[in-house]
Amino acid sequence: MNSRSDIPQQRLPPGQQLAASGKWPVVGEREPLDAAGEWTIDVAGQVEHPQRWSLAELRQFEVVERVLDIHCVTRWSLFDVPVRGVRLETLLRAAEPKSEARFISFVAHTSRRHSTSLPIDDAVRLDALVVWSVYGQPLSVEHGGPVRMIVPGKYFYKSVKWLRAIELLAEDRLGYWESDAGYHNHADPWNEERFVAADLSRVQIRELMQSRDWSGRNLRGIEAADMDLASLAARGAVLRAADFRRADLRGADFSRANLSNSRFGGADLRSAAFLDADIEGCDFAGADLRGADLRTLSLLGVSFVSADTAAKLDGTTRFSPASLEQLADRERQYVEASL
Ligand SMILES: Nc1nc2c(c(=O)[nH]1)N[C@H]1C(S)=C(S)[C@@H](COP(=O)(O)O)O[C@H]1N2
Ligand SMILES: [Mo]
Repeated sequence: MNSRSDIPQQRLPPGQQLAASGKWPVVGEREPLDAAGEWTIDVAGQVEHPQRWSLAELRQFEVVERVLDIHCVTRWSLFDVPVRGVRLETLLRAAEPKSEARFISFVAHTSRRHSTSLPIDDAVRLDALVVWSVYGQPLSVEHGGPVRMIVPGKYFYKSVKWLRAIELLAEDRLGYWESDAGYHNHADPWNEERFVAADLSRVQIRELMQSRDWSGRNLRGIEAADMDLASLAARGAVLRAADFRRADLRGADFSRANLSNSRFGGADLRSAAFLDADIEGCDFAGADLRGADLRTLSLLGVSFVSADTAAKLDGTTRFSPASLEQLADRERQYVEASL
């Protein structure tokens, strides 16, 4: 892993930052349904020759090694991750997709049967891999061991952990994050295809701006830049990828809200509460966070500094000390120096 400041910017997709050096974050599910017994991988659906392989059989295919970059939608990236596995294309050759197969769904062996999908052409063009070894070690359980997908060139949510089945489909079937959480189905980090916004009418938006009670509502992607929202009540609201740039949010209550990837650049957040909120990937550069409460939450992918501005923090801004270790190096240094 790499945390130099002379990294060529064109290698880092827009809005991403390198994860704190030496740390590969765990995101989403943390374990498979049960890892006891023999692990198998099926290739099913629109194929001429359905398959079921054990891990030992999987290793009989041509094994490849790659060094890849990983980009998570919550804004952290890792460079130069060495992986070992089998190319998806090799496995598809054995199963022979039928001519009607156009999409491919990767299904995890977990309690929620987590899955994600791609057009087959994309998966093959990007040279998706079935991976069991990373950094020269067997893949650890929380990172998807014994075996996971890695789809280079897409946000990391297209890379399923604990791969159990590869299904070839004639029609697309949205994955877990793509259907419920509003993650973008195309997931191209170079185009910042992170989330799709909830469908709100202008009337609904006007009504929301007036009531200032957003508690528990699903308003992901809401555009509230420059709005006067002082004392906003947004406990438990789903506000992923919201735009709050320069908004007046003094005293707002975002406790337990999901704000991942929201933009707060230049916002007035004095005395705002974020207790137990999800703020992963949020941008606070230039925001005023004096008196704000940012305790008991994860700071993965959060930024307080940009090229030209920085958040206002002081001794009244509250953090849980342990969470500061999740920040990228430059961010942590800035925060620690400001408190
Ligand atoms: N089965 C399963 N696979 C998953 C997820 C999940 O919750 N369950 N989360 C996805 C997301 S959002 C990311 S960023 C990566 C995280 O992988 P990591 O925990 O190894 O960093 O796994 C992806 N694959
Ligand atoms: Mo993710």
